[in-house]
Amino acid sequence: MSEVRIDVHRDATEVTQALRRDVREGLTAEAKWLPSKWLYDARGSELFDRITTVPEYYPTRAEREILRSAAPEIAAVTGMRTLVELGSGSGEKTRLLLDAGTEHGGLRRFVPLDVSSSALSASVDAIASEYPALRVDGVVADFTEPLDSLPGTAPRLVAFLGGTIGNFLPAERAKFFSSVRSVLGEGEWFLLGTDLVKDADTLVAAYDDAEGVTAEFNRNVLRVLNDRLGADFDPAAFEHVAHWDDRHEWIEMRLRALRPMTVTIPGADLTVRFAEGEYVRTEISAKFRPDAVRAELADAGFTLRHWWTDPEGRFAVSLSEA
Ligand code: AVJ
Repeated sequence: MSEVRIDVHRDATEVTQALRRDVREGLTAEAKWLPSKWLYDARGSELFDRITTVPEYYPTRAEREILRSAAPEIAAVTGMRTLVELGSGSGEKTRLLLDAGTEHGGLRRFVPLDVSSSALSASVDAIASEYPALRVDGVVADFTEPLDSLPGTAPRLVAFLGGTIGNFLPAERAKFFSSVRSVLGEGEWFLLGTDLVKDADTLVAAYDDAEGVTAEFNRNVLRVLNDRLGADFDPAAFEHVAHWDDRHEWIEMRLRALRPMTVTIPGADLTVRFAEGEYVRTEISAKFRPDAVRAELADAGFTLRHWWTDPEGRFAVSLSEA
């Protein structure tokens, strides 16, 4: 079995403190909101996995198709010795990159980074036993915070897949790209998955599937607040809304209060009132145009070298050089 290590940058108390701060800020704002990262406890991650299998949610399948054909070229072009994956890190897409990297010969080390230590240790164990020649170093950290440094021998490839970049507001996105660039040396690589702008019907359906899995995923953030902060939300009293914002070109997930409510959140020392029909924004998922991706990466000091899309042109994976 390969060498395995997990480096903990954040323990459970720090995570709860961060949640408490976010809840106090977001739920006392004029227009209520919660950061989307809090959707992903164990149950939320499971619900997201189910979302990736509903017929309407195309991004996961489209990106997998791209990587299935592009992974060998990615390994050859980058000559990566270390693969750093921001978020998840045990899925089929990761394996496509690991297979290409190890078959090509250069890949020695895999560094999955995730906020969830349970998700991380599961993926670290699975990958380590399947790839005995790889050194696997998990890092528990929040990639929405600036990265300080990343382990591994150059050239490293930092992969940020799934279209999760769309969950950042434009200003956060710029900071994030610069942060990734600042931990890489010249000649190292950044692989980015971006969902593309398309017709509103397709987009709204992807975030409001007929089976209601996305609706349960969205309401799960209230269960997270109940579990971690002792709140008394009734998730059934909130309706799932997926709204396409034409001006910003992003999907906004919201929870809409079906009746007036007063909710207590002891762990955040907070009582929150909801009017009937009031919204809480729980996620934005921005969709991209090719020129904007290239320009934003260039602003952060990256040069876009390759751009792949699925045959239907729904999703793009780009490879940029630091
Ligand atoms: C996992 C962040 C890429 O924004 O499409 C899926 C999350 N939200 N359905 C996305 C999500 C609603 C997803 N990401």
